[in-house]
Amino acid sequence: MNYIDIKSVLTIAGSDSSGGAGIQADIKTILSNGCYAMSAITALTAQNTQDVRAICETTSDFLEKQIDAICDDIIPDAVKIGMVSSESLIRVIASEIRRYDLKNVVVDPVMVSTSGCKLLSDGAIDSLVDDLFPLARVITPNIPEAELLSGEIISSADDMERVGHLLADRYHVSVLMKGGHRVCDANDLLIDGGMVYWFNGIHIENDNTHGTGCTLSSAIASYLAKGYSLSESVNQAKLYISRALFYGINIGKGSGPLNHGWNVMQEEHRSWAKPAIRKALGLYAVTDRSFRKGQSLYEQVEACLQGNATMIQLREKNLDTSAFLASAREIKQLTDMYHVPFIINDNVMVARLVNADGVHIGQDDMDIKTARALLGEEKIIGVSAHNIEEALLAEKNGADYIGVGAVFGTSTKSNTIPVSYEQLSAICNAVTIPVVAIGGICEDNIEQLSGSGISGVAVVSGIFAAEDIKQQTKTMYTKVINMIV
Ligand code: 3NM
Repeated sequence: MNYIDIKSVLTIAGSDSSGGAGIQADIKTILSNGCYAMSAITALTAQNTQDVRAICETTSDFLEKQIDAICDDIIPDAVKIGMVSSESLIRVIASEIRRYDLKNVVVDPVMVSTSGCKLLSDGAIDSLVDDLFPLARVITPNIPEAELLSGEIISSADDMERVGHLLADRYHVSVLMKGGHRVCDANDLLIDGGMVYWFNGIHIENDNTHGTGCTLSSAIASYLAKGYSLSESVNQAKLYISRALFYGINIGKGSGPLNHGWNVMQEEHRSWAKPAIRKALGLYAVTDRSFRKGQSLYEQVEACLQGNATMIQLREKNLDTSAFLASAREIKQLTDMYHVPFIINDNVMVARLVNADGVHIGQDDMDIKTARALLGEEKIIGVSAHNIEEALLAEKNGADYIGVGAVFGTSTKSNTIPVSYEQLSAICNAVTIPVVAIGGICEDNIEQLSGSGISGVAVVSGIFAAEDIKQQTKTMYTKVINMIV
């Protein structure tokens, strides 16, 4: 039997009977992020999405027995510590961490309730900071908790940095201070070894936020267990939580849980290996909602998928981020259904959040290496180029395909640079990655590109301005497929 190698994460926290926070959120998070979850329970709660009805704290003796039983058998690769309400429990945890020399300890100092109520006695706070913080790889206070720990008021990004340094110095620990509570919403700050890292997120409209703190800290622990650096663990954990919010569910009558299993519910992960991209470029439909105002973009894209478009790019030039996100999410459902790659124009943050297959970036947009760092190796990055130099540089920097245009006159985009057939062929010869032609391509001129070495054509008006998008796509598809070897 060939067993799969897996890292383990221990969560020490309270049980949430309704499953959205505490131990239950941690276990779902740890599993979703590819680790094996174990738990030592500090308290049982009787709660749901509306209120906490009763709490039954574990005795310190029994907590110790749980951790001993685990660590005598399996030493966790990371530990997440959540709600621990009494001094004696905190002491037991600290002594167990020392005894088994546990590493990658993430402490979420659950001290203040959402309503602003202090949840720990002063003795328990002292024990938390004196006994537990020195053993932590990172602590993850939110703004009210950071205020309570520092005795300072935080009302700006500068305050977050100042207090972050203060806490890191005072407790000799790395600090992830979570934005929100009206300060730097969705932007979190990490102070690690004197370095400052900001993680800027997109604010997602979703009232179901029960368990976000637990989820973030256990996701960080999962990535630490897998050997990621702290800053990369935070980066991955934030991405996971953003998607769990974005692909939200609506369970319960109060502030409901996140969708911890968003990735389980999506189609099995597809990775478009490099040869597959070459094939997928064939007839690359690039959206423009201005042509057919009577029809929703969803209907237009569905029609072109029914007409055999091989790849879709969502190009939204006039939408704010939240409308762009909504549009991307809708179109992604379609591309998943039709099994074609889904590319976002320009906006790497949107691509990341909706788990698109990649982005297309222009010469003046984000640089390729930054996009690659944000998206990871498996995603597709397409880059616009107008000459051999730009194409070679894009290939060198890690582009997966090149978009070359404008090969014909176009009124869809202003200030395009004309590219001749000879230049197009020269670019195709110069690079090893696939090339797709763009600009003014329609049914009547598509065959003029034959023999240039392109792997496909990217078309906007030639598809989306047509009366019958499905039929038009079919016609163009047939011509492209016959032209491309
Ligand atoms: N990029 P249509 S031309 C998005 O030259 C885009 O890089 C171009 O639209 C470039 O198919 C273009 O309607 C617009 O001509 C293409």
